[in-house]
Amino acid sequence: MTRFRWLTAGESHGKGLATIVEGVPAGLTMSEDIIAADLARRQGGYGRGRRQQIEQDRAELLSGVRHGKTMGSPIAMTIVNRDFENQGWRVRMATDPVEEEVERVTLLRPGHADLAGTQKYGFDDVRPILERSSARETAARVAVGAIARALIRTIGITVHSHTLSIGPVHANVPERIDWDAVDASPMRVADRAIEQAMIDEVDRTRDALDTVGGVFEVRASGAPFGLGSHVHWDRKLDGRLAQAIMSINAVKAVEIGEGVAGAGKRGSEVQDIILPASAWERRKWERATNRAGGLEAGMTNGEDIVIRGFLKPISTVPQRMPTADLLTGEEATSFYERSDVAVVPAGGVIGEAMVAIVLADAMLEKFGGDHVDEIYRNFAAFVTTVGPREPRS
Ligand code: EPS
Repeated sequence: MTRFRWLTAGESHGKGLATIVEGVPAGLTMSEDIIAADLARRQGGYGRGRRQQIEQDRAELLSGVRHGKTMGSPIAMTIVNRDFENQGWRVRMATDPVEEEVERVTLLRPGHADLAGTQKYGFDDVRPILERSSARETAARVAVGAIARALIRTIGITVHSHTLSIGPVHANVPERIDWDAVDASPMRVADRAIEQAMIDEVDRTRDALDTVGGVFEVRASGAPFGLGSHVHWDRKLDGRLAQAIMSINAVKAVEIGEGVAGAGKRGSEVQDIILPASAWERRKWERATNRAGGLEAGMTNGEDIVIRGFLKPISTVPQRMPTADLLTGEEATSFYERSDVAVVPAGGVIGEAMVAIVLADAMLEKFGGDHVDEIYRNFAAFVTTVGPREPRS
């Protein structure tokens, strides 16, 4: 069975990021420009720090694509870290041994990988841990996600995201979301009336030498019935999607559909009634509501997939905070250079990539083939079987 497999490599201030993507069928339209469009969306958003003015992410395709089409062979990509050329990073992150004395990072930052990582990997320096745990790595995920997005699009699945809240400022979500307008919004918010309040919240937070979190929502439309499976815990698509979203830096909670609100209601209040055929307007098997967020028992149920990522405020706070020193264990004060104030808009774009990747994997499991046309034929044949059916003899 073909799977969508991928790995990323790279440190935040090293030479760059690299990925290999395997399982992409032949015949998919792909180019560096297609990937660049998603990378640019991730770099935007109000509340980002100075680093994003340095980077202009662009993935270079090294293999797997010829004349704008995939060949079915592994796709390798690299993204350069422009910051590598600045302020001594060439020496500090050199892969070869260096003559120069390189200062250790020993002030542990709570909320980051610093403490657990140094204890686990046996370092007397936080640098080797923090470089890899940095959210810089999410640029590589978004590049992979651009390929996954193109793949799932071939069977009609589209993935979008928007900002639901920044700190205490919550958006009212309109019935129909204009996704182009969301992309044009600096907060990536569908509720334009709340946009300025969100910007003000970021500004107030920055002035207070602090950081702010929030919630993004990812929606995938057009998924057919039956991606994932109910038969075993690790095949359940809701679990796979939750893991993918939870793995994004700073995400501390994940919600599918109306999962959180539903926990406080009665069973009769949270059902998505299955409508009779006489009421169907757009397709076979329609529901009165979509509280389940498109997933029941670990399978897609034909409704939109709705999943939310809750981000804690970035752990690197500009104000001096108490901490301890890695080498001495003694009381110390945190050191601050630069950071983002809010990353919720970027989080949504990364969330789209992770959802697209999980759906691409599930799509290959169900409809897998070596060429996109073969996958489409498998998909189209399955779709004809959906609907009320005669008992089988
Ligand atoms: C990050 C810290 C900041 C962010 C970085 C993630 O980088 P720096 O330490 O260089 O200022 O800008 O995010 C990115 C580089 C990116 O491309 O998203 C961290 O500690 O996680």
